[in-house]
Amino acid sequence: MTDQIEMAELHGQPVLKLQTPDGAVALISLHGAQVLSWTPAGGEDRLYLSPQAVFDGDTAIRGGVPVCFPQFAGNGPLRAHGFARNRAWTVTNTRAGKDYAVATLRLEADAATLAQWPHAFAAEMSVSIGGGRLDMELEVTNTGDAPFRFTAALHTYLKVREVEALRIEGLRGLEFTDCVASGALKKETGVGLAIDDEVDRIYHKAPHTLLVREEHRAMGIHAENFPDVVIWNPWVDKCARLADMPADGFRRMLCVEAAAVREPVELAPGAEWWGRQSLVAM
Ligand code: TA6
Repeated sequence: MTDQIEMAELHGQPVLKLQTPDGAVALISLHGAQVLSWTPAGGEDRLYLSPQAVFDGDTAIRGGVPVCFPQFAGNGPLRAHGFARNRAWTVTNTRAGKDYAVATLRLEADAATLAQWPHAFAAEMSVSIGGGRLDMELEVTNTGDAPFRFTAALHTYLKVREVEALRIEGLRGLEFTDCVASGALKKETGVGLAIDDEVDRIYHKAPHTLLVREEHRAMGIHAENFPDVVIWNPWVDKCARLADMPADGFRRMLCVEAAAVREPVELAPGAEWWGRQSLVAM
């Protein structure tokens, strides 16, 4: 590893620390290959990590960018969001240069995963920082001899100053599944989505780029090969029921998740799929 990439600890858990000379920094937990913190060059941390998150090496960490695989939410027989965010991943590659630092982590099928999900797979998460960008790519390979299907998401928790004051631009005209209204299929008519209640929506045929605009800053969110985007905020009541979130935590976060949900990804033996989400701090 270079001096730009080193092992560190956060709340007793092993994390990979990426840095670039321009001041960008990211922390990635080996548990779940989860970006927990990302500070763009010259900026402040732009990811929400709950101060009540559990770091016991098994529980999913509340915040950052949980990797949802091989199942999104309750769309199947596995625990919510699948097992990937509850497993230790292995660092397989790190590279750094004057304006970037990148790390790749890997999770392969083993007895524990096969017992839950009887498919041979290899998953890789690549995380790159530099300047005002955070680039994340999930790659899944079918290493078995039978096809399988999965759903997935990069469950990104953006840190925001006040969730009621932001607007999410780029969703107008999209069809969405409203998970707060028993999965009703609706159409987005607003120019800028405001958050003033619990929102749990899966937008379909999402555009490549969305903008989360706050009063004093913005975040560009670019996704490739993820056909859906999930917008989630638990609001007051659901937040109060989350033991790993402070009661007012919902005011400081917004999830914008690049996702493949409505149409599960089907992989033939030996085939590979990738999905990418990039954040550009403005
Ligand atoms: O973000 C979409 C969602 O499926 C919501 O329904 C909510 O459950 C959220 O994920 C958080 O899930 P978690 O299992 O991390 O509490």
